[in-house]
Amino acid sequence: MKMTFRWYGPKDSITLRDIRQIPGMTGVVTAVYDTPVGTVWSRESIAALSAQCKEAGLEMEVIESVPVHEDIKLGRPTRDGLIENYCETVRRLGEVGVKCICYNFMPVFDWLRTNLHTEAADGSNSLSYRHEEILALDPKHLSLPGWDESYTPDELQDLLAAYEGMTHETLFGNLVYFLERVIPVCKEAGISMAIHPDDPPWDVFGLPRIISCAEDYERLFAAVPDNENGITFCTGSLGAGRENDLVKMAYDYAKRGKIHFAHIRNIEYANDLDFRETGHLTAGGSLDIYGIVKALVEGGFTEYVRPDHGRNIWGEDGKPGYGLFDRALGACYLNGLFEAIEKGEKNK
Ligand code: DNO
Repeated sequence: MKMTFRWYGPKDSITLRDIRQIPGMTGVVTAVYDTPVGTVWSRESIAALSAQCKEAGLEMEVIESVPVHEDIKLGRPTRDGLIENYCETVRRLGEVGVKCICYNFMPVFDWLRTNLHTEAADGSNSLSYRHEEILALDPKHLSLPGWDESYTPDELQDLLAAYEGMTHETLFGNLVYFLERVIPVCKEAGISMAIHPDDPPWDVFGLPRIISCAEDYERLFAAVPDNENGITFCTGSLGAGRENDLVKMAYDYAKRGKIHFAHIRNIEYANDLDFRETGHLTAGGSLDIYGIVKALVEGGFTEYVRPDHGRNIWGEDGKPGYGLFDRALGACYLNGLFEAIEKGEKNK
């Protein structure tokens, strides 16, 4: 396992030096943030980012994300040019030693939460989701916490209209179309693609979501069987789906070499759909983090891990989910679990 930490580039209030001081940290997970979705990342930007990381003593082997343009998800005629741009970015990332690209194929929205500062009894706060609040929203006039508002209300309206009637099958077909063109380039570049699951793992605002459960993964692996077509195993996202057996999935997909990247965090269930993000420990939430790590190790997992979303603690007011302190605690906990379980395995 290689422990990494998400870093939002030079504009992040958390420095590479901060990250380097977390015990056991081998690298950062980052991206070029100044390039519009769909355009090729410049060699200069990639090289500058990679040089900064190296100088700080950290690897830059994982990129999260190279975002997929909506026209690719929609299967519009412009997709071929956009996919070629994506492929060129992949080639350039391969040149500086990137090994894994995390991306998602969720229409319009990435992760969704209804509150970014839900206070816990201990005075910490974290992100939470209440389905009723989502249902009460009009997606055409959105004001969601964390929503990046990269679309104007008119653009959002056009985009949502373009997705009207889009089935899960069509969206999945568009993902396969994309992967069939990108994976051969990844093979040459020495890079694996790691799709991030839907968060939460169900349809929102009537938009189809296709990477939410074991059945979806089987369909994905069958359609594009190459090793480079893998996943980001995100425990918090998948774990929100009460029917997902995370221990079983972790073991099974690790064994098959499909997990290129793991995002590990815990959540606490409120009712059938609602949840609140917690600290990383098993005891803090509803997911069996110990069981999941054990399953990964027993499945032979040796790839990248990052502590996912943390709470705001000790007075920090970090980027939602991405403060320094709680993620650093999470990294230490996860390192401890991995060390104990890996050594236990060896001594068996
Ligand atoms: C949220 C993240 C996601 C993830 C993208 C990958 O905290 O895990 O935004 O980066 O879905 O494309």
